[in-house]
Amino acid sequence: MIKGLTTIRYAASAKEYELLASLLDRLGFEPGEEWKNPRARGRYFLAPVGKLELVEGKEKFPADIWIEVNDLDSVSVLLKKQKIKFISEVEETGWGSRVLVIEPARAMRLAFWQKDRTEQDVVEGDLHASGMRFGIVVARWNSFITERLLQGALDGLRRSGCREQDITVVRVPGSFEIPSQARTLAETGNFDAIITLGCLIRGETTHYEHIATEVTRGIGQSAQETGVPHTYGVLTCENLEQALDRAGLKAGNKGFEAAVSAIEMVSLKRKIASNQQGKTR
Ligand code: DLZ
Repeated sequence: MIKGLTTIRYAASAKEYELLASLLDRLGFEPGEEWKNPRARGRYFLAPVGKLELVEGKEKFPADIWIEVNDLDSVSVLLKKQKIKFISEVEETGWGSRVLVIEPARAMRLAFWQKDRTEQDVVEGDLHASGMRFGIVVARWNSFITERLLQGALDGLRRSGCREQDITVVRVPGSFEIPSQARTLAETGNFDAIITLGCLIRGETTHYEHIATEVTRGIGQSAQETGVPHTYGVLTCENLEQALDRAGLKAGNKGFEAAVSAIEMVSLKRKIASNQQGKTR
């Protein structure tokens, strides 16, 4: 029956209205419609969740609008830049959260709060690759670089416990062909993740910008539409020297990094799936 909850606050002047509206915008509220009639105007600011909380007992809360955020320290920095009046700095609440209170206008107090996260709340993938199957799509163009990326990726998978028979390497002519092949592999259902490796060098590639954009978009789209994690080991470099650095010389090996990210994504996907199962049981 209930559809929504609205709480109204009055601004004392047009100036205060603009100030509060700009503050709420900056804080990241979803902007709603503005309404206007000859007597007044108003704007909605929407949050993903609304609650009506009833309290009984002696505890007094320092504000009657409570805004839950996921990064209280950044909110505090932002508010300080705006020179907003603080009623209290970030403090522990005694009920597993931290809170800060401001008074952006007279008779308006806002409390921003963040729940302390327990370890059980945080789901992270780990780096054990045993039992995972990977498809690697590697471009032959600039093979001097891409073969180094491939060696890095294989090294990352093997060192994390992936078996040789669970790795399939597919070579394509150039980076432009990576997305379609990645999708073909993903759609077989035989792979837990796809690792893409290529090297585009601006100085040597006509339409560099277009190819790079297309390859990136295509790989992302394949990941989203197939639901199979894809990782991005396609170098986009200004010159050969930069490419060499990123293929193991000075700036790590991006093939290795793409492999490790793939393992993490598969692990994360499995953990989330098993958490969900646990919740629905
Ligand atoms: C054609 C081309 C050029 C000029 N440069 C690169 C490059 O720097 N890196 C790369 O991976 N591939 C390049 N290619 C090849 C295209 O990706 C594609 O394979 C061909 O245009 C055939 O479709």
